[in-house]
Amino acid sequence: MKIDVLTLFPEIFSFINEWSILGRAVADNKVTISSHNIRDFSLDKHKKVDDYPYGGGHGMVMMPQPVIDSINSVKSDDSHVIYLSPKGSVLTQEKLTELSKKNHLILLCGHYEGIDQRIIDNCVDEEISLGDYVLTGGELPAMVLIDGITRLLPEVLSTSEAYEEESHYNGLLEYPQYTRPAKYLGMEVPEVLISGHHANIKEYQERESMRVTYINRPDLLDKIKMTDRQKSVLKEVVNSVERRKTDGSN
Ligand code: 4GM
Repeated sequence: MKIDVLTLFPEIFSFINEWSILGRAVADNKVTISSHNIRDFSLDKHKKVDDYPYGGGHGMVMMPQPVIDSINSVKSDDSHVIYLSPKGSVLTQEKLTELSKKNHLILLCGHYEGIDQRIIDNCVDEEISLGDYVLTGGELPAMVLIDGITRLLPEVLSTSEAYEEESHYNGLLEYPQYTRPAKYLGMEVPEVLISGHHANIKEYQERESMRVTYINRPDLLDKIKMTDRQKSVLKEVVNSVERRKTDGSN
């Protein structure tokens, strides 16, 4: 996989090459990440890359010429061009899986109020957003994309690192994890986990998955098909969570 990043701040991406699992993937040639400064492509004598918006309004808009020339400098037949913007469709794990199968990604990072629409209409394959919030630039979203894609590439994660993934949790959030010591500053690990009783442990983990999903992401519960057993676990969890709320205790 080759990833080219087009940005006004290419230096930000240099540390990725040395960063933990990403750094290892780069060293093993599983992924090549290059960043390019859009300003280098400006034909303006002051290296201008942005201008006032037609129709008025706040802020500046990135101009077509430097951006399109920068795209063309790295583009080939199998390139997939992604623009990171709050207007894009929201990134999901499925999208990361789909993108991890591409040969060449070009990530375009915008600034100011965005980029001239003609760039999007003519040169961008897909507009992706990380969520409903605005950042100063598309660089951090691009890094999130790089991280999420790289860990899915063949042989990047060891089997134990890769072990988690959806099938394990069936669309629910992960149950809480603990490690040694069993007691730290008076805080104890739930007893069932130390019991060695595998069936009870599994039951506990299923219930805690259900609990954390109900509390933090109830919307996910509507998306999954539950077994009768899971439905009854959910009922128990709902009762205990709601009872705690009305008790005012924790
Ligand atoms: C406005 C228009 C992406 C701001 C276009 C980029 C948030 C996201 C920017 C832009 C961004 C996001 C730059 N902020 N939610 N800021 O993924 O590219």
